[in-house]
Amino acid sequence: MSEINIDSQTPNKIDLLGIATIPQAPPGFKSGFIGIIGRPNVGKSTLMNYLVGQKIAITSPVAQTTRNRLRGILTTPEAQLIFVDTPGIHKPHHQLGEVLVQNARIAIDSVDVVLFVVDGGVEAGGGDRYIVDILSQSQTPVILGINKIDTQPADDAQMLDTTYARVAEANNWKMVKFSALTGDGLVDLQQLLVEKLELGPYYYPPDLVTDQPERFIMGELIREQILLLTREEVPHSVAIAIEKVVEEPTITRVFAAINIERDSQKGILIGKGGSMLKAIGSAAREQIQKLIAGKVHLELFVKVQPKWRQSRTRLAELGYRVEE
Ligand SMILES: Nc1nc2c(ncn2[C@@H]2O[C@H](COP(=O)(O)OP(=O)(O)OP(=O)(O)O)[C@@H](O)[C@H]2O)c(=O)[nH]1
Ligand SMILES: [Mg+2]
Repeated sequence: MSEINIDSQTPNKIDLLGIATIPQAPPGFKSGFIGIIGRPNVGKSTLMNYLVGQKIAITSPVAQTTRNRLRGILTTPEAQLIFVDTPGIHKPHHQLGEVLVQNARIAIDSVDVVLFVVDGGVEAGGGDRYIVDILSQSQTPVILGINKIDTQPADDAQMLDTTYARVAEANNWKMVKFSALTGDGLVDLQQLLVEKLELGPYYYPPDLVTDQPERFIMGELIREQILLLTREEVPHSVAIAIEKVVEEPTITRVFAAINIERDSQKGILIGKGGSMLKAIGSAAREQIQKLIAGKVHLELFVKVQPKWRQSRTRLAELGYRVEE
Protein backbone atom coordinates (compact mmCIF):
# COMPACT_ATOMS: atom_id res chain seq x y z
CA MET A 1 0.00 0.00 0.00
CA SER A 2 1.38 3.38 -0.83
CA GLU A 3 0.53 6.31 1.36
CA ILE A 4 1.49 9.91 1.80
CA ASN A 5 2.46 10.99 5.30
CA ILE A 6 2.16 14.64 6.07
CA ASP A 7 4.65 15.54 8.80
CA SER A 8 2.73 17.57 11.40
CA GLN A 9 5.83 19.58 12.42
CA THR A 10 6.47 20.80 8.90
CA PRO A 11 3.10 20.75 7.16
CA ASN A 12 4.47 21.37 3.70
CA LYS A 13 6.86 18.45 3.71
CA ILE A 14 5.53 15.28 2.12
CA ASP A 15 7.26 12.04 3.01
CA LEU A 16 7.66 10.26 -0.29
CA LEU A 17 9.34 7.18 1.15
CA GLY A 18 6.08 5.26 1.39
CA ILE A 19 5.16 5.73 -2.26
CA ALA A 20 5.88 2.95 -4.71
CA THR A 21 7.34 4.90 -7.59
CA ILE A 22 6.56 3.90 -11.14
CA PRO A 23 9.46 4.67 -13.48
CA GLN A 24 9.10 6.46 -16.80
CA ALA A 25 8.83 3.99 -19.67
CA PRO A 26 11.62 4.04 -22.28
CA PRO A 27 10.85 5.30 -25.81
CA GLY A 28 8.94 2.77 -27.90
CA PHE A 29 7.59 0.99 -24.80
CA LYS A 30 4.22 -0.73 -25.23
CA SER A 31 1.59 -1.59 -22.66
CA GLY A 32 -2.00 -2.63 -22.31
CA PHE A 33 -4.65 -4.86 -20.83
CA ILE A 34 -5.33 -8.34 -22.20
CA GLY A 35 -8.54 -10.07 -21.20
CA ILE A 36 -8.29 -13.86 -20.98
CA ILE A 37 -11.75 -15.11 -21.90
CA GLY A 38 -13.14 -18.59 -22.50
CA ARG A 39 -15.29 -21.49 -21.35
CA PRO A 40 -14.73 -22.88 -17.86
CA ASN A 41 -11.74 -25.21 -17.47
CA VAL A 42 -9.95 -24.40 -20.74
CA GLY A 43 -6.81 -23.33 -18.85
CA LYS A 44 -7.11 -19.53 -18.58
CA SER A 45 -5.68 -19.26 -15.08
CA THR A 46 -2.95 -21.82 -15.75
CA LEU A 47 -1.95 -19.71 -18.76
CA MET A 48 -1.82 -16.47 -16.80
CA ASN A 49 0.29 -18.05 -14.04
CA TYR A 50 2.75 -19.38 -16.62
CA LEU A 51 3.03 -16.04 -18.40
CA VAL A 52 3.65 -14.00 -15.26
CA GLY A 53 5.93 -16.68 -13.83
CA GLN A 54 4.17 -17.07 -10.49
CA LYS A 55 1.09 -18.77 -9.10
CA ILE A 56 -1.33 -15.95 -8.46
CA ALA A 57 -4.52 -17.56 -9.75
CA ILE A 58 -5.75 -20.89 -8.46
CA THR A 59 -6.44 -23.68 -10.95
CA SER A 60 -8.21 -27.02 -10.74
CA PRO A 61 -9.81 -29.71 -12.88
CA VAL A 62 -13.21 -28.56 -11.59
CA ALA A 63 -14.99 -26.10 -13.91
CA GLN A 64 -15.68 -22.60 -12.56
CA THR A 65 -12.58 -22.37 -10.44
CA THR A 66 -12.01 -18.65 -10.98
CA ARG A 67 -14.66 -16.37 -9.49
CA ASN A 68 -13.29 -12.86 -9.63
CA ARG A 69 -11.36 -10.96 -12.24
CA LEU A 70 -7.71 -11.07 -11.32
CA ARG A 71 -4.85 -9.19 -12.90
CA GLY A 72 -1.45 -10.72 -13.61
CA ILE A 73 1.34 -8.42 -14.74
CA LEU A 74 4.24 -9.33 -17.03
CA THR A 75 6.86 -6.65 -17.55
CA THR A 76 9.62 -7.14 -20.14
CA PRO A 77 12.20 -4.61 -21.39
CA GLU A 78 9.89 -3.76 -24.31
CA ALA A 79 6.39 -4.01 -22.88
CA GLN A 80 4.06 -4.35 -19.91
CA LEU A 81 1.30 -6.88 -20.46
CA ILE A 82 -1.49 -6.80 -17.92
CA PHE A 83 -3.52 -9.99 -18.11
CA VAL A 84 -7.04 -10.02 -16.78
CA ASP A 85 -8.03 -13.58 -15.85
CA THR A 86 -11.79 -14.01 -15.84
CA PRO A 87 -14.24 -16.65 -14.68
CA GLY A 88 -15.20 -19.12 -17.42
CA ILE A 89 -18.25 -18.03 -19.40
CA HIS A 90 -21.22 -20.37 -19.57
CA LYS A 91 -24.97 -19.94 -19.80
CA PRO A 92 -26.01 -18.87 -16.30
CA HIS A 93 -28.27 -21.03 -14.11
CA HIS A 94 -28.32 -19.02 -10.90
CA GLN A 95 -27.49 -15.57 -9.53
CA LEU A 96 -23.76 -16.24 -9.14
CA GLY A 97 -23.62 -17.46 -12.75
CA GLU A 98 -25.28 -14.26 -13.96
CA VAL A 99 -22.86 -12.13 -11.97
CA LEU A 100 -19.95 -14.04 -13.52
CA VAL A 101 -21.17 -13.59 -17.10
CA GLN A 102 -21.97 -9.93 -16.49
CA ASN A 103 -18.47 -9.38 -15.12
CA ALA A 104 -16.97 -11.12 -18.16
CA ARG A 105 -18.83 -8.76 -20.49
CA ILE A 106 -17.45 -5.81 -18.56
CA ALA A 107 -13.96 -7.31 -18.77
CA ILE A 108 -14.28 -7.72 -22.56
CA ASP A 109 -15.24 -4.08 -23.04
CA SER A 110 -12.60 -2.70 -20.71
CA VAL A 111 -9.47 -4.36 -22.15
CA ASP A 112 -7.30 -3.52 -25.19
CA VAL A 113 -7.13 -7.06 -26.54
CA VAL A 114 -9.14 -10.22 -25.84
CA LEU A 115 -7.31 -13.53 -25.78
CA PHE A 116 -10.11 -16.02 -26.41
CA VAL A 117 -8.82 -19.33 -25.04
CA VAL A 118 -10.25 -22.63 -26.25
CA ASP A 119 -9.45 -26.27 -25.47
CA GLY A 120 -7.58 -27.71 -28.46
CA GLY A 121 -8.12 -31.24 -27.16
CA VAL A 122 -11.75 -31.13 -28.19
CA GLU A 123 -13.51 -29.65 -31.21
CA ALA A 124 -15.20 -26.25 -31.17
CA GLY A 125 -18.68 -26.60 -29.66
CA GLY A 126 -21.79 -24.79 -28.48
CA GLY A 127 -20.06 -23.40 -25.39
CA ASP A 128 -17.50 -21.66 -27.59
CA ARG A 129 -20.18 -20.32 -29.93
CA TYR A 130 -22.00 -18.75 -26.99
CA ILE A 131 -18.80 -16.79 -26.29
CA VAL A 132 -18.19 -15.96 -29.97
CA ASP A 133 -21.62 -14.29 -29.90
CA ILE A 134 -20.70 -12.22 -26.85
CA LEU A 135 -17.32 -11.27 -28.36
CA SER A 136 -18.82 -10.21 -31.67
CA GLN A 137 -21.02 -7.69 -29.82
CA SER A 138 -17.86 -5.91 -28.63
CA GLN A 139 -15.37 -3.68 -30.45
CA THR A 140 -12.32 -5.12 -28.70
CA PRO A 141 -9.82 -6.92 -31.01
CA VAL A 142 -9.62 -10.69 -30.44
CA ILE A 143 -6.89 -13.33 -30.73
CA LEU A 144 -8.01 -16.94 -30.70
CA GLY A 145 -5.68 -19.04 -28.53
CA ILE A 146 -5.81 -22.83 -28.84
CA ASN A 147 -4.60 -24.24 -25.53
CA LYS A 148 -3.86 -27.80 -24.35
CA ILE A 149 -2.17 -28.76 -27.62
CA ASP A 150 -0.23 -31.32 -25.57
CA THR A 151 -3.48 -33.29 -25.31
CA GLN A 152 -4.16 -33.41 -29.06
CA PRO A 153 -3.68 -36.88 -30.52
CA ALA A 154 -1.33 -36.46 -33.54
CA ASP A 155 -3.91 -37.99 -35.89
CA ASP A 156 -6.69 -35.64 -34.86
CA ALA A 157 -4.77 -32.40 -34.35
CA GLN A 158 -5.47 -31.01 -37.79
CA MET A 159 -9.15 -31.91 -37.70
CA LEU A 160 -9.53 -30.28 -34.27
CA ASP A 161 -7.66 -27.13 -35.34
CA THR A 162 -9.82 -26.80 -38.43
CA THR A 163 -12.96 -26.49 -36.29
CA TYR A 164 -11.36 -23.46 -34.60
CA ALA A 165 -9.75 -22.06 -37.76
CA ARG A 166 -13.26 -21.72 -39.23
CA VAL A 167 -14.32 -19.61 -36.25
CA ALA A 168 -11.16 -17.47 -36.52
CA GLU A 169 -11.55 -16.91 -40.26
CA ALA A 170 -15.23 -16.06 -40.02
CA ASN A 171 -14.41 -13.31 -37.52
CA ASN A 172 -11.07 -12.22 -38.95
CA TRP A 173 -9.17 -13.22 -35.79
CA LYS A 174 -5.53 -14.32 -35.65
CA MET A 175 -5.04 -17.82 -34.25
CA VAL A 176 -2.19 -19.16 -32.15
CA LYS A 177 -1.55 -22.59 -30.58
CA PHE A 178 0.10 -23.36 -27.24
CA SER A 179 0.16 -25.39 -24.06
CA ALA A 180 -0.15 -23.55 -20.77
CA LEU A 181 1.10 -26.68 -19.03
CA THR A 182 4.35 -27.25 -20.95
CA GLY A 183 4.92 -23.65 -22.11
CA ASP A 184 5.07 -24.76 -25.75
CA GLY A 185 4.14 -21.92 -28.12
CA LEU A 186 3.98 -19.26 -25.43
CA VAL A 187 6.90 -17.24 -26.81
CA ASP A 188 4.96 -16.83 -30.06
CA LEU A 189 1.83 -15.93 -28.14
CA GLN A 190 3.66 -13.28 -26.14
CA GLN A 191 5.14 -11.80 -29.30
CA LEU A 192 1.76 -11.64 -31.01
CA LEU A 193 0.25 -9.92 -27.98
CA VAL A 194 3.02 -7.32 -27.84
CA GLU A 195 2.47 -6.60 -31.55
CA LYS A 196 -1.21 -5.92 -30.83
CA LEU A 197 -0.49 -3.43 -28.03
CA GLU A 198 -0.01 0.29 -28.52
CA LEU A 199 2.70 2.54 -27.15
CA GLY A 200 2.04 3.20 -23.49
CA PRO A 201 3.38 3.76 -19.97
CA TYR A 202 4.05 1.43 -17.06
CA TYR A 203 0.67 1.02 -15.41
CA TYR A 204 2.25 -0.83 -12.49
CA PRO A 205 5.73 -0.93 -10.96
CA PRO A 206 7.83 -3.32 -13.13
CA ASP A 207 8.36 -5.85 -10.31
CA LEU A 208 4.68 -6.29 -9.41
CA VAL A 209 2.99 -9.51 -10.62
CA THR A 210 -0.56 -8.96 -9.45
CA ASP A 211 -2.93 -6.20 -8.36
CA GLN A 212 -4.52 -8.35 -5.66
CA PRO A 213 -3.73 -8.03 -1.98
CA GLU A 214 -2.06 -10.99 -0.32
CA ARG A 215 -5.18 -11.68 1.78
CA PHE A 216 -7.27 -12.32 -1.28
CA ILE A 217 -4.75 -14.80 -2.67
CA MET A 218 -4.56 -16.53 0.73
CA GLY A 219 -8.33 -17.07 0.62
CA GLU A 220 -8.05 -18.38 -2.91
CA LEU A 221 -5.33 -20.85 -1.93
CA ILE A 222 -7.65 -22.26 0.75
CA ARG A 223 -10.50 -22.49 -1.74
CA GLU A 224 -8.20 -24.30 -4.19
CA GLN A 225 -7.53 -27.07 -1.67
CA ILE A 226 -11.27 -27.42 -1.01
CA LEU A 227 -11.82 -27.79 -4.76
CA LEU A 228 -9.06 -30.35 -5.05
CA LEU A 229 -9.85 -32.40 -1.93
CA THR A 230 -13.66 -32.42 -1.69
CA ARG A 231 -14.19 -32.44 -5.47
CA GLU A 232 -17.80 -32.27 -6.67
CA GLU A 233 -19.44 -32.36 -3.25
CA VAL A 234 -19.01 -28.90 -1.76
CA PRO A 235 -16.82 -26.60 -3.86
CA HIS A 236 -19.29 -24.35 -5.59
CA SER A 237 -21.07 -23.26 -2.46
CA VAL A 238 -17.94 -22.24 -0.61
CA ALA A 239 -16.64 -18.73 0.08
CA ILE A 240 -13.58 -17.90 2.15
CA ALA A 241 -13.23 -14.89 4.41
CA ILE A 242 -9.81 -14.13 5.85
CA GLU A 243 -10.83 -12.74 9.24
CA LYS A 244 -7.47 -11.88 10.74
CA VAL A 245 -3.78 -11.96 9.85
CA VAL A 246 -1.35 -11.53 12.73
CA GLU A 247 2.28 -11.06 11.79
CA GLU A 248 4.65 -12.14 14.54
CA PRO A 249 8.43 -12.01 14.24
CA THR A 250 8.85 -15.68 13.30
CA ILE A 251 5.38 -16.73 12.17
CA THR A 252 2.28 -15.33 10.48
CA ARG A 253 -1.04 -16.43 11.97
CA VAL A 254 -3.96 -16.57 9.56
CA PHE A 255 -7.57 -17.01 10.72
CA ALA A 256 -10.03 -17.88 7.98
CA ALA A 257 -13.74 -18.70 7.86
CA ILE A 258 -15.04 -21.18 5.31
CA ASN A 259 -18.59 -20.12 4.53
CA ILE A 260 -20.95 -22.78 3.25
CA GLU A 261 -24.64 -22.76 2.39
CA ARG A 262 -26.00 -25.84 4.09
CA ASP A 263 -25.51 -27.65 7.37
CA SER A 264 -25.19 -30.92 5.47
CA GLN A 265 -21.98 -29.68 3.81
CA LYS A 266 -20.39 -29.12 7.17
CA GLY A 267 -19.82 -32.82 7.72
CA ILE A 268 -18.07 -33.26 4.38
CA LEU A 269 -15.80 -30.29 5.00
CA ILE A 270 -14.86 -31.29 8.51
CA GLY A 271 -14.57 -35.01 7.75
CA LYS A 272 -14.26 -37.95 10.09
CA GLY A 273 -12.69 -36.76 13.31
CA GLY A 274 -11.81 -33.49 11.56
CA SER A 275 -9.60 -35.27 9.00
CA MET A 276 -10.82 -33.35 5.92
CA LEU A 277 -10.47 -29.91 7.49
CA LYS A 278 -7.02 -30.90 8.68
CA ALA A 279 -5.97 -32.01 5.20
CA ILE A 280 -7.33 -28.79 3.64
CA GLY A 281 -5.57 -26.73 6.30
CA SER A 282 -2.18 -28.32 6.00
CA ALA A 283 -2.14 -28.25 2.17
CA ALA A 284 -3.32 -24.63 2.09
CA ARG A 285 -0.79 -23.68 4.76
CA GLU A 286 2.04 -24.97 2.56
CA GLN A 287 0.78 -22.91 -0.38
CA ILE A 288 0.42 -19.78 1.76
CA GLN A 289 3.94 -20.28 3.10
CA LYS A 290 5.20 -20.22 -0.50
CA LEU A 291 3.20 -17.08 -1.19
CA ILE A 292 4.56 -15.09 1.72
CA ALA A 293 7.93 -16.87 1.90
CA GLY A 294 7.63 -17.45 5.64
CA LYS A 295 6.21 -19.71 8.32
CA VAL A 296 2.43 -19.80 8.64
CA HIS A 297 -0.04 -20.97 11.26
CA LEU A 298 -3.46 -21.41 9.68
CA GLU A 299 -6.71 -21.71 11.61
CA LEU A 300 -9.90 -22.59 9.75
CA PHE A 301 -13.51 -22.24 10.92
CA VAL A 302 -16.59 -23.51 9.14
CA LYS A 303 -19.67 -21.24 9.08
CA VAL A 304 -23.09 -21.85 7.58
CA GLN A 305 -24.43 -18.85 5.62
CA PRO A 306 -27.67 -19.99 4.00
CA LYS A 307 -28.31 -19.10 0.37
CA TRP A 308 -25.32 -16.81 -0.09
CA ARG A 309 -25.26 -17.51 -3.81
CA GLN A 310 -28.75 -16.08 -4.28
CA SER A 311 -28.04 -12.85 -2.47
CA ARG A 312 -26.19 -10.01 -4.11
CA THR A 313 -25.56 -8.36 -0.74
CA ARG A 314 -24.08 -11.54 0.63
CA LEU A 315 -21.98 -11.96 -2.50
CA ALA A 316 -20.58 -8.49 -2.02
CA GLU A 317 -19.95 -9.13 1.69
CA LEU A 318 -17.99 -12.24 0.83
CA GLY A 319 -15.72 -10.31 -1.48
CA TYR A 320 -17.27 -10.89 -4.90
CA ARG A 321 -17.32 -7.87 -7.11
CA VAL A 322 -20.96 -7.41 -8.04
CA GLU A 323 -21.03 -5.01 -10.96
CA GLU A 324 -24.12 -3.40 -12.44
N1 LIG B 1 -2.90 -31.04 -20.44
C1 LIG B 1 -3.10 -29.75 -20.20
N2 LIG B 1 -3.84 -29.36 -19.15
C2 LIG B 1 -4.03 -28.05 -18.94
C3 LIG B 1 -3.44 -27.05 -19.77
N3 LIG B 1 -3.82 -25.85 -19.30
C4 LIG B 1 -4.57 -26.07 -18.21
N4 LIG B 1 -4.70 -27.40 -17.98
C5 LIG B 1 -5.48 -28.05 -16.89
O1 LIG B 1 -6.85 -27.77 -17.08
C6 LIG B 1 -7.52 -27.64 -15.82
C7 LIG B 1 -8.23 -26.31 -15.76
O2 LIG B 1 -7.27 -25.26 -15.71
P1 LIG B 1 -7.62 -23.82 -15.16
O3 LIG B 1 -6.44 -22.96 -15.44
O4 LIG B 1 -8.14 -23.89 -13.77
O5 LIG B 1 -8.81 -23.46 -16.16
P2 LIG B 1 -9.67 -22.11 -16.24
O6 LIG B 1 -9.97 -21.86 -17.67
O7 LIG B 1 -9.01 -21.02 -15.49
O8 LIG B 1 -11.01 -22.58 -15.50
P3 LIG B 1 -12.15 -21.67 -14.80
O9 LIG B 1 -11.47 -20.73 -13.86
O10 LIG B 1 -12.96 -22.69 -14.10
O11 LIG B 1 -12.88 -20.99 -15.89
C8 LIG B 1 -6.44 -27.80 -14.75
O12 LIG B 1 -6.49 -29.13 -14.30
C9 LIG B 1 -5.14 -27.52 -15.51
O13 LIG B 1 -4.02 -28.19 -14.98
C10 LIG B 1 -2.66 -27.50 -20.90
O14 LIG B 1 -2.12 -26.73 -21.70
N5 LIG B 1 -2.53 -28.85 -21.04
MG1 LIG C 1 -9.58 -19.93 -13.89
